[in-house]
Parts: sequence; C-alpha cells; structure tokens
Amino acid sequence: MSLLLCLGDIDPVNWRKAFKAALPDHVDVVTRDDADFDPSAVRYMYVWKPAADAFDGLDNLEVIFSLGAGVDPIVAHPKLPRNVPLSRFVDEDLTTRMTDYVVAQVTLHQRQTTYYMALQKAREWVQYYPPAANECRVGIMGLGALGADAAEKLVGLGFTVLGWSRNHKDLPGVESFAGPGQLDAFLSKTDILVCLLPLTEDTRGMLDYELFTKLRRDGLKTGPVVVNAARGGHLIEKDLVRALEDGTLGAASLDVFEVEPLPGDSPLWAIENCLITPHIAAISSVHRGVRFVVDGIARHEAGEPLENLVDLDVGY
Ligand code: NDP
Ligand code: OXD
Repeated sequence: MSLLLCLGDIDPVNWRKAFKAALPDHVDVVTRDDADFDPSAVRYMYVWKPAADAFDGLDNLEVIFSLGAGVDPIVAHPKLPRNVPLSRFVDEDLTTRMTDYVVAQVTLHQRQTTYYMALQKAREWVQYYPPAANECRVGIMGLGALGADAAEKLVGLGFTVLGWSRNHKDLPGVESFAGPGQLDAFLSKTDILVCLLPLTEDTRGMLDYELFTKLRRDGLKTGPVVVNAARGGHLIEKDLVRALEDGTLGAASLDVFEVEPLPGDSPLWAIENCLITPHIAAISSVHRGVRFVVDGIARHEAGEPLENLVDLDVGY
C-alpha cells in the first residue's frame, strides 16, 4: 500500500525522504511521476493544491491528509472523493508562527508604524503618542485553532480583543460575536481587523469596501486597519486599494493574495501603508507535517478516530 504525495507547487524531494524514514515499511511513498505508479495501491494521500487529475483512479483511497491548515483547494476540487475522510493540519508550531505574525502586525499598527514611516520619509518630527494596547481594539474573524491562539496572546499583551465566528465562543478576555447577525456590531467596535477565516462559499470576498466602512473610525489616528493572513479569496483587492487611497482604511498587512505570487503589476506593491509578505505567515514544516501523517496513519490502522476532520458540507 502507498502514501501518494500530491504537493502542487511544492518540491516533493525532501518530503519524500522524510516520509520514507518515518513511515512503517508496509507503506510506500509515491508520486504520480513515478514510472511504476499504481493508483490502486494508494491508501493515503498527502495534499497541497491538488492538480486536476490528483484523485483520478484512486479507488482504494482511505484517508486524505491536508498539508495546509486551510483546505479550500481540496474541498473545491471537482473530483474530490467526498466519502473519504479529510484530515487537516492543526499544529502547535504552525499556530505559534501564525500568532507571531498576527502579534507583530497588530503591534506595529497599534504603534502607528506606517504613520511614522511617512513622517520619516518627509523628515518631519511630530510627537503624536499612539494609543496604549488596551485602548486599541483588535477584532479577529475566525476563532479556530489559529484565531483563538492569537486572541489569547493579544489579550495577554493587554489589547482589547473581540472575535467573530460561526458559533459563540467563551474565550477568556475575548468579547464573542457570532454569525452574520452580529457582524456589524463586531466591526463597529474594531480598530484592527484580523482575518483568520477559512475560505468557504460564505466567506469568499467578505473583505470588501462596504465592510471596511463599518469599522470603528475614532480609534486609530490614521483610520482602521485590515490584516489578512487567511486566504487571498477573502479580500477584494481593488476595494482595499480604494479604501487605502481614500482614507477609509489607514493601513493594511497582507500575507495572502487573489493570485500568488502577487503579479508584478499589482497596485498593492506601491502602497506604502500596505505591508506585504509572500504567504509566509506560518509554514507546515517537513518535520511536523510528516509527524502528523505518520500519527494519522497509525491511528487509522489501529481503528482509532482521525483528528481534525473537515466537514465537507461547511467547507472547513
Ligand atoms: P479553523 O477551522 O480551526 O477555524 C475557523 C474559524 O472560522 C472558526 O472559528 C469558525 O467558526 C470560523 N468560521 C468559519 N466560517 C465562518 C463564517 N461563515 N462566519 C463566521 N465564522 C466562520 O481554521 P484555522 O484557525 O486552523 O485556520 C484558519 C485559516 O488560516 C485557514 O483556513 C487558512 O486559510 C489560513 N492559514 C493561513 C496561513 C498562512 O501562512 N497565511 C497558514 C495557515 C492557515 P466556528 O468556530 O464557530 O466553527
Ligand atoms: C495553510 C497555509 O493553509 O500555509 O496552512 O496557507
């Protein structure tokens, strides 16, 4: 039986080596490029951005493991076998790295860094004092594995933290809002909006101009801020450009984009109060990813339930 690596734009060489060293002897590690590839031998699959033929011929597939925490390209795949369980990556190292990113961006915007960068460029000395952490309200969209950890760490730093999710949450120090009916109330109290939602039919394109106009306006001097570390599909980029240009937003931090790599002619590159990183907020490391799959296969073969199963009907 075999584990099929289906890693999209990621080079499988190091993964293959690490899987071979860690998996029991009865599980081979294969790719579709192998000369002797036998789809009927595939019981397990490890997937990131599956190609059009990714699931073809896999009649004996038992479990799909997602390399990413986000499963949107897998769930949206037209040939996904919907009767096969999909287990996604939820991992302490990934979570910590994402929280590092969120805390860094939030702190930077609370301290109004893009405002002082503009002053530095203009050689101007303006002693405006940024708000203290507790005067700054951070609204996190998505209070799952990543959002909940970021919220906890931001509370620890003294920020006023709000969260919006599908279901109500009881997280220490976090004011919880749930569902579409409470979205506007959540936005109206938010100075720095952090998106950590999964990309689903309900969340695609949510971050648009109308939503930006609903954020709290009397918090940060330069206007509210959007931080998107989830998926490019959440954000309407032209709306963000407009909102940054007309002052509806004071600044933004983007790690993910509608098209990745971000095309050279995107107007986002040139906006000085839009801080861009190339989808590096958090990574599934080879070591941790291999551990996740090896443990998952062991659980499955022992007849134990798999962890972090995706509900294909809700899309995350
Ligand atoms: P989870 O599935 O653990 O959490 C998702 C959260 O979003 C839950 O709180 C859920 O609500 C909420 N949610 C889902 N749909 C809606 C909706 N329609 N309305 C309101 N709330 C909703 O995901 P993770 O925290 O593990 O990951 C979040 C995303 O982060 C991933 O999907 C991925 O896109 C992105 N990511 C980005 C990385 C990067 O490097 N930039 C790295 C890793 C992940 P409820 O709790 O009520 O179900
Ligand atoms: C993920 C990612 O979903 O890296 O894990 O984007």
